[in-house]
Amino acid sequence: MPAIVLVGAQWGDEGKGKATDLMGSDVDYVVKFNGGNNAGHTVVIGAEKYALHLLPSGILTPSCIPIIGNGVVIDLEVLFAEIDGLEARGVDTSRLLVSANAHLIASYNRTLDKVTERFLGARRIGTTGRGIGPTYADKMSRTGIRVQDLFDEGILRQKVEAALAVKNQILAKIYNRRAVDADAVVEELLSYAGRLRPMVADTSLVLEKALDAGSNVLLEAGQATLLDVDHGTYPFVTSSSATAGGACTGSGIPPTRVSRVIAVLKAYSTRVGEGPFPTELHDDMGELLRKSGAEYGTTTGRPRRCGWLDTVVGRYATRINGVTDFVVTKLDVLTGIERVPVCVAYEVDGVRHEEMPVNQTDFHHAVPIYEHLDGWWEDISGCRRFAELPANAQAYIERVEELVGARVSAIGVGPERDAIIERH
Ligand code: 2SA
Ligand code: GDP
Ligand code: MG
Repeated sequence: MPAIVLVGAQWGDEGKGKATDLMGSDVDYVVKFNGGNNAGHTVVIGAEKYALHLLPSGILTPSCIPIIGNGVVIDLEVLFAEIDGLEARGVDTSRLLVSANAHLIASYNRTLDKVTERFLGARRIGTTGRGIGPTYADKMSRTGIRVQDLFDEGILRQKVEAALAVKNQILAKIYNRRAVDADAVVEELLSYAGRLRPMVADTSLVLEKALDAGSNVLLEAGQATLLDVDHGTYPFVTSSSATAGGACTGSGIPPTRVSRVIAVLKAYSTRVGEGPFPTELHDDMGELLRKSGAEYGTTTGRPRRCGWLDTVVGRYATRINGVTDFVVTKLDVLTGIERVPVCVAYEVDGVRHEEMPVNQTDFHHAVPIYEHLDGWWEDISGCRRFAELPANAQAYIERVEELVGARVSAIGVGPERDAIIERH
């Protein structure tokens, strides 16, 4: 059986957690392949609301094996706090597997993330401050610490010392901070080794065997297409590969195994942190979307910037990820808006752009060109079939399909697990 990839089409927080959970009983393995505890995926099951950061959404489905892939960066303190939190609520987390090749977020990388942002001032990225960027930087500059290093104290010490040889200079000379003690870092990391060991596996091999045996594997992205380090609005991006290509490198599954790429697209747009956002609303309408969509960061609580749907971004997501179908979420939030603007192209210095400008400066200057679609007033949160939606809500979805160039296979009409319309 093939693997399915699930990505965010915009700037994150599209509702990937819910979309993954929706597929829960149909999939045997859910793999988180990028990012770390910068992610925040919310899943609402009955009266219970779960905010997942490091754990794959599949952890909430008892029949599913959740995997933290090699492309993830792990803060062990956060991992065990999250596991303990779920266990205290009766969720069995014992099936979790963690890649031996995943990288660890050391305390000095959390410090560096925060001080760098402060140092950048107005030029900051608006990171979540979780140490994500510096940890991926270490991975690329080959001074990272991996899960498997926890089980060889000598190697671990060598690696921490090598990383700190440079970092302590930076901390002292640029940021005027005290040097970090290598022994203390090693001791802290080793304190988690015993508890982590039973979860550690060659997860690429586990997945290959599972696929050979006919299991369904879902590869779940953190963040989203426009936050991808290669394809996003660089430098206002996260530091990992959040697009479909990253699903293969971040899990060890080859592209030939992937048969479907689902992208989750919010019916409007949001973004947290700095960076360009052509359809952003700075008026009461933006505030209304924030309130009715409950648009506050799942990890940091930051208010999310809100704006209209941008189908130039949607088309770009289709291209970069090879999207086979979209899950459109939060259609219910658009209820009660007389004419709903949808961005279909940009104007940049008098020139119409149908596609994402490759030049970042052009994207910063992009002025949205809107098409206005008729809205609807009926409460749609109880709809479970496409035909039950008001005609204008159906027309909205059909126009979005045309503009983004792929089918919409499911539509979210509320935060709850069952508030979804599936189209077959
Ligand atoms: P980082 O911390 O280095 O990954 O930040 C770099 C940029 O990536 C953005 N980013 C996110 N954007 C949306 N949602 C994210 N997860 C949380 C959520 C965010 C929160 O689900 O709500 O709680 O604030 C997420 N993670 C990273 C970030 O805003 C920077 O623009
Ligand atoms: P993720 O990072 O992509 O998993 O998304 P988040 O969990 O950070 O943010 C999405 C928010 O939208 C969560 O609070 C979800 O409970 C909520 N949500 C998901 N789908 C829907 C929907 O169709 N309608 C409404 N109103 N809320 C939804
Ligand atoms: Mg989120």
